[in-house]
Amino acid sequence: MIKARINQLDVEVPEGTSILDAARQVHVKIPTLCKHRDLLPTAACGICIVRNKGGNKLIRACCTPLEEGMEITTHDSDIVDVRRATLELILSNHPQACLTCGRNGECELQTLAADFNISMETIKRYVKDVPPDRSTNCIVLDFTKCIKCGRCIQVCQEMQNVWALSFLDRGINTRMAPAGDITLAESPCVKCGQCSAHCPTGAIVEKDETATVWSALRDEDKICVVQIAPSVRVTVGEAFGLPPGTNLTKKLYSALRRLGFKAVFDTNFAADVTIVEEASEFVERFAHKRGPLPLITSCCPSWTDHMEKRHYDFIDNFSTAKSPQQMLGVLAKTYYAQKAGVDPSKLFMVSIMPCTAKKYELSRTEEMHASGFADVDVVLTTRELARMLKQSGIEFLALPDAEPDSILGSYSGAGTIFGATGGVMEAAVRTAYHYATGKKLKNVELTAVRGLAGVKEGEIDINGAKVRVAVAHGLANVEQVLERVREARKAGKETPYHFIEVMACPGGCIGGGGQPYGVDNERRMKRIAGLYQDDRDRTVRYSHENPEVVQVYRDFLGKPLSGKAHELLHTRYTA
Ligand code: HC0
Ligand code: SF4
Repeated sequence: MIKARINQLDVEVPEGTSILDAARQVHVKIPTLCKHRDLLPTAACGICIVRNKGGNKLIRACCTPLEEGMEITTHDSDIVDVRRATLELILSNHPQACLTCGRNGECELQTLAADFNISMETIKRYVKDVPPDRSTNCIVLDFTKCIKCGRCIQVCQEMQNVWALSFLDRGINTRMAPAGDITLAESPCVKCGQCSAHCPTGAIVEKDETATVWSALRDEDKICVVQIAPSVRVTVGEAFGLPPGTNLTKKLYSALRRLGFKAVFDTNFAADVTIVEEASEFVERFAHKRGPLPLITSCCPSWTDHMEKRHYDFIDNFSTAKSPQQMLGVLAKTYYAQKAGVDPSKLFMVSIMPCTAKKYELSRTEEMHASGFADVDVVLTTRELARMLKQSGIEFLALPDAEPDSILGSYSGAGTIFGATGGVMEAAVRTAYHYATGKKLKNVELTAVRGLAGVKEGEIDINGAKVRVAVAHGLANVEQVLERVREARKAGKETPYHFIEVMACPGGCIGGGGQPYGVDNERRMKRIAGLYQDDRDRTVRYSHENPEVVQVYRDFLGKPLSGKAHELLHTRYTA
């Protein structure tokens, strides 16, 4: 352990702890624009400078480890002046567009400019006029707002192993851009939005589609319906000052009706349908030996995009079951429309998702029009929904609880945990066990696949056969799992895993690129805890026991994997 003093207070931290992290022990948050708790330090911004007694230089707290006997001062008049001068330099190259920026009120640069009382009048400004990149229809890169902190690049290269973003040019011309200076849509980008979740400014934001939804809600020829994703219920409260993990499911149903949606569905219902299809697929492949193993989950659109671009040797391993968002869309425009006696051409389906890539998924292949229309019309991220609620003036938190619409609204505990890494696997195992044995899995919680380790493994006994499962989240973590499978294939050995779950974002959807800002592991764990609590609170915890799911199969789909189920609920992948 290292003993030192920060602001004349004793601190003791493990060797290698940065001054920035050590200062938290004495309740000092040293300001920084480039260091994010998920990422390694880059020392790019120069805001976190501090002084060590006796040293004549200011040192950067993010990348300097605290050493034995150091006496650190984190703020004095010189330090504050230097921080202010550095901010002025950054702002000299930044547009004055705060009022109309997607990050207005939530921008780390704006906050520091206010904290340090920067007056823009005295700053000479040199801002190049570069058009934004809107090529993906999911996220927008506004290069003029980039402060070259490098967070997005580290996220895209190290955390996601996608390498879509890079620093181009050198010296004062250095800029963030898609590698090779192409458009983001032409790059290997998988639209995960993790770059935007980690960007400190408005340089990378989701494509805002709130205006489209406002006008659809007003259009008398449209019947607007909505679905909410598993994780949104435990994160949206953060945008209204509530702690992460606060479950607002019933307030969301209420608020969405007040916004004008004619029916409020729950993506968790469709997560249960996805499990019924996917667990049936697994049992076909594992117990009846029809089809290749491992079976790999495919409900994360960034992961399917990445697989098609980078790991296409696994195409036949992918579950063909569509994601819950798409299943809900197609069931609303077929089964629900019939049952409710409404014209499906008038239904306008809005999905509230934690994810920027879901905006891409809705038009990924022609199967996303299986109802004869776009199964999902618009995707709003959690952040966009929060914006709409604020625009509406609805006092969201004061609303009475409400129930979802029947028939696509009820859900099991297995459906809700989809939003956490490992949740899809856990839900699938609960149902696959029942399909393979006819019995109920007694130990409903598969704890081996819970938590934030990048790769998690577990083993389940099904009729005396061992099912080996693996869960990876954060795209960089999938490499080692797939490599193990490839090595076994090459050596002609048995597959090391029978079932693999992959979610592109660290933590799964609760850490999605469209969630309220400020994500780190502490926040991820609290959001996840909110979902597991929801699971424990449900009377039904197995997808196949959801009574509305049973009804949809009885009335409409027939059996799992039936011809109709294939036609509506399954898709294809191509390299
Ligand atoms: Fe997810 Fe989903 S769990 S991808 O993470 O499978 O976005 O929350 O909606 O579709 O259900 C996201 C979250 C979903 C889907 C579900 C899956
Ligand atoms: Fe990289 Fe994801 Fe951002 Fe695309 S959306 S640039 S893949 S971090």
